[in-house]
Amino acid sequence: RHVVFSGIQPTGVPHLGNYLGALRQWVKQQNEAPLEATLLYSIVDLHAITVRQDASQLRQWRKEMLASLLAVGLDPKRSIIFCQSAVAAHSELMWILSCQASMGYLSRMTQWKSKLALPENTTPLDSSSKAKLKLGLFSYPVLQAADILVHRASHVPVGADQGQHLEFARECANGFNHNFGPVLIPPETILSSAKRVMSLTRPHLKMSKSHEDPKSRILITDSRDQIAKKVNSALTDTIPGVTYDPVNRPGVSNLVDILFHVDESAAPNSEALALDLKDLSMRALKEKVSDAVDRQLSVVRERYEEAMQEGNAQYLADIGEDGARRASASAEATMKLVRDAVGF
Ligand code: AQP
Repeated sequence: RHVVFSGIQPTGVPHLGNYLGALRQWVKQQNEAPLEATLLYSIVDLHAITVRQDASQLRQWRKEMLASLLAVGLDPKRSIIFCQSAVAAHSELMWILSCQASMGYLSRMTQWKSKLALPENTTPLDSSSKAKLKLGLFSYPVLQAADILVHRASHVPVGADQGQHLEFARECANGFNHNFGPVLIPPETILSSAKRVMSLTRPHLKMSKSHEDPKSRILITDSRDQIAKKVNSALTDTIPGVTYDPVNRPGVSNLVDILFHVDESAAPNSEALALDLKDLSMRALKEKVSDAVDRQLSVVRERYEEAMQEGNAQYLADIGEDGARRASASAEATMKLVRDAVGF
């Protein structure tokens, strides 16, 4: 059984971190998985509402995400592309898993802990701020486990920040099987080599869609000019030359990492690439990074613009509907077994 599942939140146009850490891997899976493999890629809008969203903004972001997934090279004939909220079985399985999931395990999740304590997990929130935290944010990993397990996925390509959640999904599958018999499949994590692309302006944080500073991330739809402006304003340091030292030179090392991952054939790893570039000035390094990123993203940008043209609105809607239909069939096959095992 070879079933690939992964998801992305519709919380803005994807950035270079999403692309190198996840989306590029999704396309690779699509192109390299055996023909009999099923590939499911979800726009996880139920996850997106764990923080407050404006309805019309969310609708627009879902559309932009669908266009982005086509733009990076997903083929809707080969891959099932769908919105999570269109397949009710995700929520149904989540409830069943919630009745098994341990509060203790969930409260140890770093993503949850990072919302409890600011800035570096050292200053606990006061009790009134704690009371405002939402149940959905706490149980986010249970929904993520349901997303994967409801399709009995065998392979899940994600960025390194999701490793702990995948471990939890395996725990959910094993726990369910222990109680009800062998129905669910503990999935294998596929980590991309670009583990964590860091913010351009605050290179100790990961690049993120929702960070307030738009200069901190390169969007997959950015023009050549926008890419150059953002890379030029990336935070580096005044030490002459290029070295790879993520602890002492996080900004420079992030640029080297980006350059390496954009074209992994140019050097065996980031350390070796930095050695090749050791005499470059910061300006020259930034120019090299901008050029390489622009070269990688120019096709994506063109395909995105085309997909978002007014005349293609129906085409996008049809892809979403077809994806939801195929994903519902996949989920329903699992849910029959699950309901039966539970006693419904
Ligand atoms: N900086 C990153 N480097 C490598 N991989 C990354 N991913 C996210 N950021 C990086 C991977 O992208 C996939 C989709 O992520 P998501 O949208 O589900 O949520 P996220 O991880 O929370 O991503 P963002 O961009 O930071 O979104 P917001 O700001 O909305 O929370 C995942 O596989 C993730 O590992």
